[in-house]
Amino acid sequence: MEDLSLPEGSLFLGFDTSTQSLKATVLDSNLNIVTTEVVNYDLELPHYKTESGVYRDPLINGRIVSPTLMWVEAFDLMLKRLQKKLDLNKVTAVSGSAQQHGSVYWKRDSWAILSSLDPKKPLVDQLRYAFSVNESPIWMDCSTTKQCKAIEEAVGGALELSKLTGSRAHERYVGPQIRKIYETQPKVYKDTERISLVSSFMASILIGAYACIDQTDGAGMNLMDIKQRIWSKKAIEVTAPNLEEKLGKLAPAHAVAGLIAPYFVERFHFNKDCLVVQWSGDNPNSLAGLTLNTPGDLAISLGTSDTVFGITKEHQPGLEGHFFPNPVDTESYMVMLVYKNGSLVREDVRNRCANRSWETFNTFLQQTPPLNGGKLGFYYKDNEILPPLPVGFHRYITSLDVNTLSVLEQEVKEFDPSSEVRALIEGQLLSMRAHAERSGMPNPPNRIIATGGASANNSILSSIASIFGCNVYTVQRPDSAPLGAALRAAHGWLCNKKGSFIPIADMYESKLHKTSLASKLAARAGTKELIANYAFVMEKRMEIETRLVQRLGRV
Ligand code: ADP
Ligand code: XUL
Repeated sequence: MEDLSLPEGSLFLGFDTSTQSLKATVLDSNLNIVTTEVVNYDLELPHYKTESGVYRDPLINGRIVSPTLMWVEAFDLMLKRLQKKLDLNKVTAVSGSAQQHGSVYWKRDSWAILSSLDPKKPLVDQLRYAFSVNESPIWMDCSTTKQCKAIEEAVGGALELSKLTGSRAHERYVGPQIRKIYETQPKVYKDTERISLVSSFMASILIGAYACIDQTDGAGMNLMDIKQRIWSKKAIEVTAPNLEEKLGKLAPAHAVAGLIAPYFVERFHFNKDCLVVQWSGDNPNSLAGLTLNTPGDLAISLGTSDTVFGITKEHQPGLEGHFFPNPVDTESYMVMLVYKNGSLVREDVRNRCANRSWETFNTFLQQTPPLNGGKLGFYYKDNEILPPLPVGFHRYITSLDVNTLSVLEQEVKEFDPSSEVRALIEGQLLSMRAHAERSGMPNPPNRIIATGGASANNSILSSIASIFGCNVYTVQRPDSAPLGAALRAAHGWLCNKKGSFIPIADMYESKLHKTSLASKLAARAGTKELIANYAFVMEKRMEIETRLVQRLGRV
C-alpha cells in the first residue's frame, strides 16, 4: 500500500474570498481544524462602503460589483492575523476558494508589479493601480442579458451552449461579462493583459505571477469546452476578439499553481517550499470539504447565495443546472442549482417580521404548521437566477376544493409575520426540491449535507429534512468552502508528491471519522405522509412559478 500520509507537524491553509468576507481554515496533518479566521468586508474595511460586500449600481439596472482592491486589503489583514496565531513556516501547502464567476482585469504590464512585490509594503499599496477595471463584476450581477442572448444565438441556441460549456448563458458568467466590457469599453478591454477569476486572481498574488484558471471554476464562464477541458474556440470566438491570450491556460484543480512568492516568505515567514495549489470556486470547494463522493448524496449550501449540488458521472446538458468538472475527481462532474436570493432575503424577512432576531424567526418557524395552511410565497429581493424572475414578492393562499378536487389559489398582499417566515423557508426548499428533481438529482437523496452561514440554524435544517424526505447532516463548521480549500491544498500537495492524480478518498479513507471532515446527523427525515403532502404543494408551486415566468420572466 502506498504511503499517502501527510508530513507530521505540517499545516494546510485554505482561504475563501466570499461575497461578504474573507475566511481561512487551517488543517493539521490529521485533517483536524487548527484554527479559523474571518475578515468581514463591511465591518472591517468600512472605507470601501460596501453593503454585504457589494455595490448595487443605482444607475445601471442589475449591475452588481465589488471593489477588486478590497479583496487585496482583506488579504493583507488576514495574513497579519494568521501570522499572530500560527507559525506560517509550517504551512506545507495553501489553496483557496472564491465566489464563482467574479472577474478581475489586470492592466497592461501589471505582471511586472506582481512579480516584484516589495515585502516592506502591504499588497494594497502595490496593487492599487494594477487593474484596468476597478470594480469587479460578481456573481450577483445581471446586467448582461443582451450579451447572453447574442452568445447563445451565435453558437446555435441555449442548449447548444449548455452542451458545449456545461451551462446555458448566464448573466453572471464571465464570458457575457467580458463581452459587455468589450462592447461598452473597448479601450479598457484592449488595455487588459490578463483576465482572472477571483479564484485565480488570489492564487496569482500568492505565486507572484499570473496563475492558470482551474478547470472547475473555469466551467463557470461559458468559455470552456466541458468535455475536453480546454478553451472552446467556438465560445471564445463569439465572445470577444483576442480573448484566449488574455485568459492564459487552464489547469486541473489538483495541480500546483507555483511556489509561494518571496514576498510572503519575507513578510509573513512562510516556508520558501510552500506550494500554492490551484484555487477554485466556493461551491466546488464545499463539495470537497463536505466529502461528498456518492451520486445519491446532495449538498445544500445556505450562504449569501443558496446552492444545491451533487455528483454525477454523466454530463446531461439542460437549461437549469450548471455542470463543472469535479475538483477532486477527474472522472465525474458536479451538478448545481443556484439561487441569488439566499441569506440576504432571509435577513430581510427576519428584520421586517421577527425583530431582527434569528431566535424570534425560529420561534415563528416552529409555531407554524408544516405546509403553512396552504400559504405559498415567492421572495425576490434581487433579480433571481432560478427561476429568472425580477425583484418582487408574490404571496398566494391555496386551498383544496373538495367538490372538484382542484387546488384553488388567491393572490394576497401580505401574510402575518409567522406565516411569512414559514412561506419564505418552505418556498425556497420546495423550489430546490422541484428543480433538483427536474435536473436529474437523486429523489429522495440518500442524505443531504448542509453548509453555509444559515446551516447553523437547526429550525431550517428540520424543514430541509421534512421537505426532501431524508436525513440532514452538517460538518463541524458551517463554512465548508475554506475547509475544502485546505483539504484540497493537502490533496494537491500529495498529487504533486506522487507525480499523478490520486483519488481524494484514498487520502482520508479509513480515518475520515477521526477528522474535522466527519459529518454528524442534524435533523431526521419527515414522515412519508408529510413528504407526500409537500410533493403535492410543490406541484402547485411550480405551476404558479411557470405562470409568473411567462408573465414577468427575464430570459
Ligand atoms: P458567504 O460565504 O456567501 O459570504 P456565509 O456562508 O458566510 O456567506 O453566510 C453568511 C450568512 O449566514 C449571513 O448573511 C447570515 O444571514 C446567515 N446566517 C448566519 N447565522 C444564521 C442563522 N442562525 N440563521 C439563518 N441565517 C444565518
Ligand atoms: C454559483 C454562484 C454563487 C457564488 C457565491 O454559480 O453564482 O453560489 O459562487 O459565492
